[in-house]
Amino acid sequence: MRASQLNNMTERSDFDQTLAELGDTTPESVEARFAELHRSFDDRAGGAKNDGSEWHDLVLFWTGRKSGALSKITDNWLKPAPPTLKRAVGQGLNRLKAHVEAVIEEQRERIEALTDNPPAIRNNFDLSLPGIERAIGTRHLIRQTYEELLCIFAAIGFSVVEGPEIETPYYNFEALNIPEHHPARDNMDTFYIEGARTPHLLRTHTSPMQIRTMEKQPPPVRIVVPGKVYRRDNPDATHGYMFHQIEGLAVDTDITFCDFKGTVEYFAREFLGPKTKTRLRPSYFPFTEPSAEVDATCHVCSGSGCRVCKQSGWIELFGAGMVNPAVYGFVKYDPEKLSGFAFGMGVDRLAMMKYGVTEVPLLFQNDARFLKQFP
Ligand code: 2NL
Repeated sequence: MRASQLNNMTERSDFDQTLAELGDTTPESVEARFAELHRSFDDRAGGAKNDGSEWHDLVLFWTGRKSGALSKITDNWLKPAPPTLKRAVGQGLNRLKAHVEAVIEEQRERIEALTDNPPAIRNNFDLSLPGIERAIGTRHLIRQTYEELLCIFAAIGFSVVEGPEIETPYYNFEALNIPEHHPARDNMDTFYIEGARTPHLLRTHTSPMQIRTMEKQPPPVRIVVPGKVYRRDNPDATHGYMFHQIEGLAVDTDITFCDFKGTVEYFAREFLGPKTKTRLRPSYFPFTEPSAEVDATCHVCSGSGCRVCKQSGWIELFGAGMVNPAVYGFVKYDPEKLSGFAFGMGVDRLAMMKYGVTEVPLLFQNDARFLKQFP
């Protein structure tokens, strides 16, 4: 049944006339007219098919905002009704309206439960219209670099381990052979958590997780630990108070300086290209002995000197070294039988260097004009 047919059957013209025009002059005749409407609505509603097609017409015919029956009754019957009929019309309309709405709602639920169609089809939406296109984000340059770096180590058997950013001084310092009065433990360099019952701090490197891993599992250990680390510093173009780090640790019964050097060379070639050469410069860390800074030939000029490597031909990659035997004592590893190497790299630094980013704040401002350059 279409809306036009429905219209004919429910005396469409009645709703367009006033009650006076229809000859209703007493509350009784008004009541009788509403009772008749109730009945004719119930007949139609009961006959509407379950698939919702006729039901839609029914809803439109009765509750359509402008030319639905209920709106027309309000405009043409109620508003111009004489004072003697106002009450009867008002009551009749209210009852009819409540009844119509209740039945329609009930049927809507029944039809929705019965059909397999999704709501879009039930509601006659045009599914051929183009959808709303949402811009899909990309991984941030730091995240991309993390994945690049971790993949390089995963390929040679390193597992990824993560851990908390709030640590105890024991795991952040003591167990790494950084004693109480070492300058690295200065309040000036470390964020301590105020009001903690026992001392806690924001880790200054991800090494605490390497200590925790060695405490938990016997050698061999081959892990990389990514994560945010925190150091008190005056933010400028090259430093913030937080940076992203990856530390690596390999410990076994026969790991030598050659393994260390080979791993460093493999890493440099994977990260900067197969022609990359490396060199080690002596350095100092309390947790490695000997310690070294690892440099690589400049990926821009291949070593001949340019703006990126400040004419030196070399760029600094990361700090590393052979694990200081003192560290093994803290995790109950036997320093007589075990050896290993460790390294720590700044992800932000490496990302900036490789992708030519000149200012740290660019990495953290989330400016789309910057982010779009690294899709
Ligand atoms: C840097 C240098 C480094 C380590 C981190 C380490 C961890 C353990 C034992 C021995 Cl558990 N060493 N980590 C070693 C050498 C250097 O970081 O400049 N990082 C940003």
